[in-house]
Amino acid sequence: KYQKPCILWFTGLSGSGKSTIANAVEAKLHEMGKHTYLLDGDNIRHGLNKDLGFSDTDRVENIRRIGEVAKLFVDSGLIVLTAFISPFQSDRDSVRNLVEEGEFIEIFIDTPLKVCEQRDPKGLYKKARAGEIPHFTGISSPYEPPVKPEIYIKNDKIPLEICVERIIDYLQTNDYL
Ligand code: GGZ
Repeated sequence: KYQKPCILWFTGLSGSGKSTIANAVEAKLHEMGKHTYLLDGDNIRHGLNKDLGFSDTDRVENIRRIGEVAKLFVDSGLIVLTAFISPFQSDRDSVRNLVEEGEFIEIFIDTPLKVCEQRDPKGLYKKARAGEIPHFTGISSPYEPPVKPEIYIKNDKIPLEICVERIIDYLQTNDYL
């Protein structure tokens, strides 16, 4: 089945729903018979990047390596999904420039900090507010919203299925699928 290899680059705060949406999009693509690979904290920060923490320089290196790995998977013909905060515009732009025009699709999951903090599924915001986690994104470390994302999802009210549909629609409209 036809597919144009590309990177679906999800970016947003911790707890914004990046991983949830990326996983649901991947499941949908599988249903459609497409070949994908999902990069997230579980398979990257625990392996390849386990030497990296959350200082600005470590985050830059985290995203740089993820970009290089994603590029390799694109070269092998896959649709790659990545779910990392990737807080800095310049790092996201570097990954964009690493691959061919049209191969990098920036997807901004725009969930307000207030909502992420209320969800707080892992209790990290609470710890960050208490000063127990330094450099926590949105609290004590910056997040730069994408200037011109290919796909913008305001994720405080939209049901998951609608988010997935929006992304699949984008891929179909732009001849990735
Ligand atoms: C932000 C942190 C931090 C700090 C640990 N700041 O909700 P999570 O738990 O599962 O997602 C967050 C994840 C962020 O890792 P990334 O590789 O996506 O970050 S970046 O792209 O900025 O390099 C959170 C957890 O790791 N976590 N400490 N200080 N998130």
